[in-house]
Amino acid sequence: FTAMASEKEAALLAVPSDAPTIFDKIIKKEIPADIVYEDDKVLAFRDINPQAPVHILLIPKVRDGLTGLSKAEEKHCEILGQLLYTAKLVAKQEGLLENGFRLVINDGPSGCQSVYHLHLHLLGGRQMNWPPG
Ligand code: D5M
Repeated sequence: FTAMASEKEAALLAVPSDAPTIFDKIIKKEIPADIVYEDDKVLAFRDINPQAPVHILLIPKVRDGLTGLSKAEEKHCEILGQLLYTAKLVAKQEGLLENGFRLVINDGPSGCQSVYHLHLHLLGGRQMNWPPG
């Protein structure tokens, strides 16, 4: 498999569920991650399988039912806004504001989601293409 194909395989094999994910272990610092930003609500760390020179994941520290964006309710509006704004702060920290960057949220099997804890992908440092694959 290429890296991209294995990500797709992982997404198609992942069973959408409320079970704890690997991100809980990262939040609790039980496994290492390259953390680039942290506050009381949001954690950002480098993706283990980067698809661009900068590839960072931003997650809510408390999942609160947000296995994915498809589970969002009105009560989640504040954390959703916080995640977006934090993505801008991290993009600035990574030097991406001048040339631009991309945010991606994969949802469900067709969206290629493999970890069921809502996360924003922040990608930058190269020219992106459109449409995405
Ligand atoms: O994205 C899930 C992403 O999570 C995928 O790009 C790999 C990444 N990942 C998985 N495990 C880790 C660890 N341990 N550290 C850092 N990054 C990780 P999705 O949108 O669900 O396909």
